[in-house]
Amino acid sequence: MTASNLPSRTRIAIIGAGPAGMMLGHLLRQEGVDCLVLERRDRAYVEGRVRAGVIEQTTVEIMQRVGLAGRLLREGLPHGGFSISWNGELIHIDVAGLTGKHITVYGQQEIMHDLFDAAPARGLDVVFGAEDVTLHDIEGDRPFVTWRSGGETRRIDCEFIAGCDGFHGVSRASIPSGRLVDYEKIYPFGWLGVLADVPPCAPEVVYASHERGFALASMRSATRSRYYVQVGAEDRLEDWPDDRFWSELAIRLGETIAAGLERAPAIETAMAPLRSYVCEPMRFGRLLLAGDAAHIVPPTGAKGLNLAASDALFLSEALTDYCRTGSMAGVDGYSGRALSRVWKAERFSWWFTHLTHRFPTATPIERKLQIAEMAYLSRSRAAQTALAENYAGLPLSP
Ligand code: RFL
Ligand code: PHB
Repeated sequence: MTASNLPSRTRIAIIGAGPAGMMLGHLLRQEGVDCLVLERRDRAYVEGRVRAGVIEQTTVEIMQRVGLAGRLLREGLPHGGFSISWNGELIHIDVAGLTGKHITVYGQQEIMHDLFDAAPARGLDVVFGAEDVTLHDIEGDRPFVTWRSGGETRRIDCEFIAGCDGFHGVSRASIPSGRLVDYEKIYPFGWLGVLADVPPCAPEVVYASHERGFALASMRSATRSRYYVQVGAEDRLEDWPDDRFWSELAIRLGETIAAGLERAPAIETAMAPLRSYVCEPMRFGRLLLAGDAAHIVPPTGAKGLNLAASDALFLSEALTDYCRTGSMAGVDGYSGRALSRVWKAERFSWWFTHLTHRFPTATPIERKLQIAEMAYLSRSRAAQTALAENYAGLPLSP
């Protein structure tokens, strides 16, 4: 949209055009609610970020609700389970058999492509390249947002601001210190991820827990693989030349899985730190937070994008109700409703990370307990069911 036809007011100003902001925008437009999305970067940047790959059924349903699940259902890979490689043993978690649900492997890049492509036809305006986005009067009744585009300062008045601008965004940072409670855990390691044009080494996702550290084999299609290895928190990309990455990955995945591993130059390589984080509540006055702006999970449980989607759904319901009836009940209940699902996903991602990673800080007894937990999981249908239920995604209602 060009600067000349920008409205001067909208009902909901959405900061950030990641999964949370774009899903919220589509859900609101579906209900006829006026909104505007302000994104700092350009479309190619947001769409180009290689991130999530595992999509819960609840997220598929949210895409269906906005009529954008066509390609996801056609091209996404439905998976009935996944495996954990441990000490040369493969523990298969039969998600479909244990829960009746399945997950879909479909890249975040593809989801973003579908959300962006459909935006103009749905009347969802996205301003890319919005610099210096600033939130004003979030504690009052007449909030507004200013930003700079093409050297000019712009302003939009609104009734609510949805802060969907990720962990490092401006929204949460606009809340005066001491007004929210933060809960945070930073893990003493990170993940190095590689995307490569080779067929996946296994038909389903494999999580490997090895003496030398964690590894993960995932995919994007029949010809594109996504692999990760646990690395030191201080490691840099230069510490991990291609050969080191592929050799380490093969060792950690174990012989059976590594037998199918094909090496190729990386199309993309990235390091990510691991963190668990929640801020409470997810609201301050007329600012409502959603997605990574309010919480972070370590990627082990594959929950980040799925939580961004469920936040967007809860928030769209609250804001639609307000816009239609003037009732604040949904807005007042939003944070509690979202946090109830968020904390369960935080617990699961934390637990799965502890189960599968090598902690340089672990004491001998902690290591023994970790081994005992994996041994228990490998034989107990009850433990596997609990894992499968969380992995497939908990219900939207508590
Ligand atoms: P995002 O995706 O960070 O989007 C925020 C957007 O806000 C913009 N922005 C601003 N705009 C205007 N003004 C400002 N001042 C702004 N500051 C920032 C940014 O440019 C950006 O476009 O947050 P959102 O929408 O909450 O979505 C969260 C998800 O992206 C994230 O949780 C997932 O990627 C996490 N994740 C996974 N989630 C899953 O559900 N399944 C997975 O399999 C999965 N795998 C992963 C992952 C994340 C990973 N990394 C790199 C952290 C694997 C990895 C390696
Ligand atoms: C991915 O495919 O990128 C992926 C899969 C599972 C995870 C995290 C990331 O837990």
